[in-house]
Amino acid sequence: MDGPRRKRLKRQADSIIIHFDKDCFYASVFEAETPSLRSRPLAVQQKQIVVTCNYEARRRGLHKLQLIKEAKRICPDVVIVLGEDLTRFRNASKELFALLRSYSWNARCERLGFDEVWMDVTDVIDYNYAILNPNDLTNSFFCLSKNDPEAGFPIDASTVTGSTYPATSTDSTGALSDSLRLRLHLASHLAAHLRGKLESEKGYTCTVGISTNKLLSKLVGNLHKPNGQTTLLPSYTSEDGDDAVTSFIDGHEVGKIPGIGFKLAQKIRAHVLQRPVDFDAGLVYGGTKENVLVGDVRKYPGMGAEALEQILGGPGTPHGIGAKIWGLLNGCDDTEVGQAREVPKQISIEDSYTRLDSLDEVIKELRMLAKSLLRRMHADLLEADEDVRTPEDDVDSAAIAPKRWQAFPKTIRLSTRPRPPQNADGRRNRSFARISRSAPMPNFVFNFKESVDALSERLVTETLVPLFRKLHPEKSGWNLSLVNVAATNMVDAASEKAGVGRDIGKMFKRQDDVLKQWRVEEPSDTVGGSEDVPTPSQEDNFATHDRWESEDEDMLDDESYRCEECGAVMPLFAMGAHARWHQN
Ligand code: TTP
Ligand code: MG
Repeated sequence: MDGPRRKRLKRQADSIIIHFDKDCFYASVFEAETPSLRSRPLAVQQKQIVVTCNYEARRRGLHKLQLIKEAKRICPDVVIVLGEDLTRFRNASKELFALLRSYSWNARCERLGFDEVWMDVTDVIDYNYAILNPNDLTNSFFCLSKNDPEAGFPIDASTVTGSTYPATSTDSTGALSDSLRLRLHLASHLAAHLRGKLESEKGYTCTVGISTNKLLSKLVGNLHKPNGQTTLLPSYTSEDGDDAVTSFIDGHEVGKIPGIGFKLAQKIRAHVLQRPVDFDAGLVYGGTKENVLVGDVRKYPGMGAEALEQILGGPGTPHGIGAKIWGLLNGCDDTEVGQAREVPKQISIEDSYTRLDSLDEVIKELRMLAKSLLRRMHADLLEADEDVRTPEDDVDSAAIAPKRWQAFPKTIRLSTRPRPPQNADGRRNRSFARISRSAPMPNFVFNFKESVDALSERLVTETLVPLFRKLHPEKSGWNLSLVNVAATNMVDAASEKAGVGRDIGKMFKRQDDVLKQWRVEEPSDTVGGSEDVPTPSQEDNFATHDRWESEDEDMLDDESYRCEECGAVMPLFAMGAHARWHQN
């Protein structure tokens, strides 16, 4: 029953958004390096889990977040590659993003993790819509540049490329006068072109969704995986809810809607089912036994923004959550596609451990982390400086290519995660709070003429060890399960009027002066060693495990973890990688 007719939310349909999700991303990075792997079942291992596998492996029953042991049992000839060093994934991700970004006019390209990208192509589509000849749509030309009328490709604008939702179009010729429909046709041709480029130039396939906002474009892509694209066709709005968007979104399980995490979904399910939801049973990766569809929620008597505020509101949830979630359940999402950022907000490197207890062990680990951090700072913050190649520069004899820092992190932060002691019943509380201390980033780290090894050694002895002693004044027995070192408080060099880093020679003479203004004095003595609980570690919101310690396998049998976002149950050690993967 539909209940009393209630006011429908108006969906904005001015923007055109394309969402890209690379297929089996980590596995495809290895396949791009070694094409012969494509035809074999391939799994990527981090610790004891398969973080992803290719479609050949999936065809044989393997899946993401499976134990390696299990994968080998199901598919004995599986090829297993180690995916613990994220460098290759980060580089591939940057490269693919740069390709997509090069087609954007407004720079509205946003990454989610390593393998998803949204592009707001409204301006490109509107431009092409304006130059269409409505009397000859079949012989149209898609323009990729405002300045070069030759740059582009021929298209048939009267049809869509790829799959659609609804699958069979109820198109009549009249529909072609619908501007939204035509703009979506255009976007489908652009998406196909970009997918072609990613595949022919970089060797990657991806799954693409095309619609009018971030939520709908991401969801609709899932309909044709892998290597497919789906356009969500009009109608986008109606009085009585029989439009395509409503029927599309209504068919989703509530927990599958991005933005509705596990906890929120459980509360909504409980309300609609009018009973406590089965919390434990049947939860597997990405699924749940309790199936409550968006349509069930939307049509539930009395449901609306206010009702949802009542159901979901309370301590820990932001005010206005009801309206936000009601919007999502109606396919509305007014969040903008972020503008491409060149420089990360912070860079952090961490590793997890079974147990870290002695200062020697800690120093050894800090050394590895400091080295990784400096390498990442070089990779992400240093750029080639074309400007220093003035005639009097003796470029040939320069020991290093001219480089400049794009940004300077003002602060270095050390965080640890001590394991809570066991309770009387022998189990541990699942408390994973981190503690941290920060200090000004010492200037010497910006000297890229010195080796990373030498710099990291200095960083450890002069900064990280003193920070560690403040964080853990006790002599030993810390039982640390994680150590994280982060460069934070990023200041954009370009925003400095002095143009720091324009000239490397001058820069180092000037460095102390310039950096002085950014120096953060450490609070004289922060009490208790815990000044903040760091927010998720890094800009690209991804696991930064540049290497891993192997954990004691025995721990796994009785220790499992349920992700609060999606409800996935996994071995405890997968928690870190999985949580960071979610942070978006
Ligand atoms: P996904 O997009 O979930 O997976 P995928 O790209 O491998 O596969 P699909 O074709 O279904 O899109 O995640 C992207 C990458 O992130 C994946 O290749 C491996 C990594 N990853 C983790 O490191 N930890 C995790 O918990 C998950 C789910 C993925
Ligand atoms: Mg993917």
